[in-house]
Amino acid sequence: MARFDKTVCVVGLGYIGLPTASLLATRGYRVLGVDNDRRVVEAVQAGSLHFHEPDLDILVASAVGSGQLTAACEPAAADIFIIAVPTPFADGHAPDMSYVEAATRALAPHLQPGNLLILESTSPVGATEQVAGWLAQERPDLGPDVTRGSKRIHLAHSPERVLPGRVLQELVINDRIVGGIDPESAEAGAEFYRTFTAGTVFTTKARTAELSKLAENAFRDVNIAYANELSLICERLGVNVWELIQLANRHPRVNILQPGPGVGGHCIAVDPWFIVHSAPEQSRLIRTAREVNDGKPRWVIDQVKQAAERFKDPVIACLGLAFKANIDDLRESPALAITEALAREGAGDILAVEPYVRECPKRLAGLAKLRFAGVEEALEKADIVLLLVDHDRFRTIDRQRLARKVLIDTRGLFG
Ligand code: SAJ
Repeated sequence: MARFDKTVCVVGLGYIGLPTASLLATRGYRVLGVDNDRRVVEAVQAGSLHFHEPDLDILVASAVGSGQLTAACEPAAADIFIIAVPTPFADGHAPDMSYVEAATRALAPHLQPGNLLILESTSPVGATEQVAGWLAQERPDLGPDVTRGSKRIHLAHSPERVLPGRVLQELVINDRIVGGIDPESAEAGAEFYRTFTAGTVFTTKARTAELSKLAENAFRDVNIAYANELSLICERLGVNVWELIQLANRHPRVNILQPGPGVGGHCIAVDPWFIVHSAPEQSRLIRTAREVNDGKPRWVIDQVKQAAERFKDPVIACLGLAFKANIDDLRESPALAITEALAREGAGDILAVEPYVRECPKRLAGLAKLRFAGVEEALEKADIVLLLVDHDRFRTIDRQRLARKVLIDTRGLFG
């Protein structure tokens, strides 16, 4: 294996930072992973994981075991810095750049002329320029503009595009966009990614790279909104939406996505707002799609409550809490929100089932009339079965066991 005589400091050891740091370490870079949460740092130092992602445990253990990956709470000098911290939204759907700002200011004292700094966090348009501004404040010794002059650093945005559940494959095979604050920065970034990416690396301006990532996720959001809207129309008109979509998709140029209980995760439910926030008058379709998808959980809750009226003391099994199939990620999960609302609104006795999580999520713990249960118990006791996530584990459920129950299948798992 090629060994790279370079050090990389990855700030943020979450869903993107940790896989990236581990991959780089197993490709021969010396990597320091940085996180301000001491428990995360300790877990990584022990070669273990603080979240589930297929095969990542093996990669982390191997990276740490070889000594190529170490972890700490503070950054240190390196040749290449990667920022992979969250960018949630604040009030009014404005992007919250405080984590990126804190990461930038924390690594600034360690920067040396010639270093490459890459922002991987999903960011609003103009974020990379903002990073340059923070660096200039922290390091006036590098000149009034840290991306120019003899002491310059190279600064680029390269948005991560990996799909949770397939992170390790997609980190390597996906094409990559590197948007530089100037052409030299784009090229320096591209050269780095080409050392471990099998996909094609494209260079562009930082602003184009920023908007490209947001546009990709908004594209998916708009298309899921179309499917979700169809599900409402079908319910109204007495048509099976799953059959409808299957048939419509036989058209050579039609590919309708799948309706669900709403759109979750930290990306698709968030990123389109960054576009809406920066160009509100021009983003009518993107905003409406967000509203359609955000409205779907309430529609599901109302359907369940309506069904529950038929029973004296209804027992409702909520199958799945994660934001999508076969992962343990509960961030922005409509399944979790629906389950919580059903309990809070007194729809019945709720049995919350999530095979990917060992104990009752904090948000649900302590709610009256809600218990965390196994799938077998839930199926045995429920009057109403609400299928919220299409985990493989639920696909094997014997249909006979649902025969005398009310089934509300938000994912079309049972047709
Ligand atoms: N969903 C549907 N119907 C569908 C597809 C998805 O309801 O037909 C729902 C899922 O259940 C989930 C949500 O949408 O709640 C998002 O899931 P996803 O699988 O579409 O996407 P994420 O959030 O896991 O990952 C996305 C990906 N972006 C695109 O596919 C354009 C990934 O490539 C990005 O890297 C990631 O966002 C990110 O980090 O931004």
